[in-house]
Amino acid sequence: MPKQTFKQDSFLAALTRQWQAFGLTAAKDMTRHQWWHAVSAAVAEQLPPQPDSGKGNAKAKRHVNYISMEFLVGRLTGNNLINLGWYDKVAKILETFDLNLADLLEEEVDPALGNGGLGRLAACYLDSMASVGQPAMGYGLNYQYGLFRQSFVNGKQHEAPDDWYRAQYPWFRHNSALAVKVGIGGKIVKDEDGKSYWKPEFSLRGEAWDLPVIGYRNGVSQPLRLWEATHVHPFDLQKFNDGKFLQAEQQGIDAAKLTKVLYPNDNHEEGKRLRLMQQYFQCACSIADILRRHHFLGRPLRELPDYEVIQLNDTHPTIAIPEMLRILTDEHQLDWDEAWHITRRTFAYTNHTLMPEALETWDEKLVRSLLPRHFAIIKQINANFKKRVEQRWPGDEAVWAKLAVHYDKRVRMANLCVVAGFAVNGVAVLHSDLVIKDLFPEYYALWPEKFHNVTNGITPRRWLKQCNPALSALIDQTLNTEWVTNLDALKGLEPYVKDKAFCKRYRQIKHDNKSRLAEYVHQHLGITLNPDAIFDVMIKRLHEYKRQHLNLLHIIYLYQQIRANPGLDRVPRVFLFGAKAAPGYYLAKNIIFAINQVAEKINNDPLVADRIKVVFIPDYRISVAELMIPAADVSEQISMAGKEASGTGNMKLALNGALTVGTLDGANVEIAEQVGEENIVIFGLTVDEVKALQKKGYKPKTLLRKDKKLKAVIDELASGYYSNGDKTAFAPLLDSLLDGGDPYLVLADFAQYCEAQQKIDTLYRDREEWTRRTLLNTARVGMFSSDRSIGDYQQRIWQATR
Ligand code: GL9
Repeated sequence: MPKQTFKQDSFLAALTRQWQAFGLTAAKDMTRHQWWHAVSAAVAEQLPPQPDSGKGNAKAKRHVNYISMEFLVGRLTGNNLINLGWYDKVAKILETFDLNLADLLEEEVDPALGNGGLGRLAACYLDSMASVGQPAMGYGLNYQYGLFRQSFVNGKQHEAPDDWYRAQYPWFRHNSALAVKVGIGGKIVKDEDGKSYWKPEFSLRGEAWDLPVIGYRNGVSQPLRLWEATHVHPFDLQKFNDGKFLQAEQQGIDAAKLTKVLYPNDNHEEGKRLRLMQQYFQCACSIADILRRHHFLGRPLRELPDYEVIQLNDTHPTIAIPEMLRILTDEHQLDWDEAWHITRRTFAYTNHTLMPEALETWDEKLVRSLLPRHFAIIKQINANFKKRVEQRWPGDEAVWAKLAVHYDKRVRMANLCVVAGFAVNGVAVLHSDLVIKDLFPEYYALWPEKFHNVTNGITPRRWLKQCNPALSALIDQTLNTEWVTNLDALKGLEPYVKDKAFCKRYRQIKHDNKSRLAEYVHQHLGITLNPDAIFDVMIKRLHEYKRQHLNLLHIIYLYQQIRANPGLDRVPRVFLFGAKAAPGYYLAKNIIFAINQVAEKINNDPLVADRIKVVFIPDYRISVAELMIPAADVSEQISMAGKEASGTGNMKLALNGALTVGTLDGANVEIAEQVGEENIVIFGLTVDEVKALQKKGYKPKTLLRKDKKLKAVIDELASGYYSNGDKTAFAPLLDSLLDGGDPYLVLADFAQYCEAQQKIDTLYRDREEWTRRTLLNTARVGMFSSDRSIGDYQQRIWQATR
């Protein structure tokens, strides 16, 4: 496709229409927010039409349908301008109005339609698919409220709704012709021919709202289609005529509720009715849309898998599988075998976690009451599969108890994905190994060919080019190649570790990025940071397995050292946190409270004299990440080995020149391989050591008795010293640490973690050596580009023979 050219005249004309629509008489009368809106809408108008038909796909290259409950896209205007190649042109035009484009971009409220890594990964993959020319659509939900806004009230997390004003969002295109009717509830009835069919109790309408996903300077724009639930009619006329007014309107109210809010959980499932309704609604709309396109192009149903692949982002959209079977059998009258043959070659599943509490299962009563026909289909799949298991493991009830799709009155979504899909993949080498060894060993024995690894990746467009313009410019000047679409080209920076002038500029850029973050912190929190200190960054959802509390214990340890020895020579360090805790996750919220209380104490202790600062930046989100990542010296990746499936923040931070302190978990393992062991600080128990310790019996209290430093830290936290004398303030946190049942073995890694941190302190003193190591991180993490991940998906999964 040709590169999209920017037409200044039409842009200015569109801008004029915008301020006129605001009822103003001149451009200069617009507020800053109106300017942001006007510029975005004017750019959106000039986008190439988005090919809805999927014509671009051919048998040689299947069209990808990426279904995900979450797309954490982040602000779009700046990113779209960069990908279009129009940023400088628009900035120039705005200068004639005395406006700074970068300032205007700050007006955009982040579309926060995701919780964290899983949703952000989906957004990176859409960017890469558009950029590498993989025809694709994203399918998700158009939530009225994204992930909650976080503030701290007396150190405690407070949640507020995140109204992102979707109705006014300038990047949406509404396509009313694509609306879909979705049934829910009801029962299975028989028609005159004795064939049973589903008679839903009521119907909803799914309306399609498209966001453009713009390829990097290649003229491609593909839709991310987000479904909004509305009522089929303003109200049920029949009921209205019967005088049952309120009841009639009720339908409309329920519909609007469905896509009102994103469930705020991380690695945790809530078996709620509304959640299952969301899942089904999304899948029904998306499957209908995929089949509509397929028919529109005149392609026979049985050839569906030749043209389309449906990638399930975790198990959340699994109900799409029985929905496909239902449509093929009930609406298109295919027999079961044919429908099954089509379905099982169409779906592929990505597993994002091994955490048992995140593996979805649904109560059969709930499934039956909301989706009676789908439940019958699931039972059919289960019965057929049982024969297969019986052949392989005759009479082995224990194996069946593990592998069944429907068992013990529950429907297990991950099992359904493996049984009904043609591919299963984990998201990092270590994780994919554990998927086979610990989660699905029997499935692997049945179908080894289904199992793959695709290590996660991040888009270099947003996570270097956009968020770190100074470093990007330096790389542009240094390498004469387009690294933005070929991140491996960063290897070309390696020789520059010997170039003093280059290293000085690289170091200066980091310093400037730190000053930029310090300014933000000063403005928003009133805390002054010293940009010469080590900026030590831990940004991710708050979860016990990620072990923000291990970081906290070390901070307290340092603080005690300084108090014991006021002349202690430590490089000043700023510990920065960004994290939201799920509103119902009590312990995670207690950890936030503890960090904030410790921060308060340390930041106000004159004895510390700026050697330690602790800052918890509230309302961590994509736009804040874009500020923190380029400013980081140290990247904290300290999850218990075996628990973080991959991580992607680890990749973003290394790319932007931070040194990782991390365990051998998730993608840290591959990062270590890439950057070399001297350029990363690895510590802590390995997966095997974790398993061995758990087998032997983990005894935190014994550790405490043996390690005086650790004991002093724990005692102080329990003493009321950080909580105005309240000795119970951190009881949930302390109980979890000291209980032998702590599944995340926090105290077991404490000693090694302190050593790792000491090593960072020592390394940082030699500024040139530090620069060398961080530069080698930037130069060597090219493989973590999501363009490479998409290439792997194409090769191993989407285009593989079927
Ligand atoms: C996650 C894993 O925990 C991460 O390790 C992984 O990098 C991402 C993307 O593959 O997926 N799975 C998961 O449920 N979340 C992840 O981040 N949680 C959220 O998205 C909140």
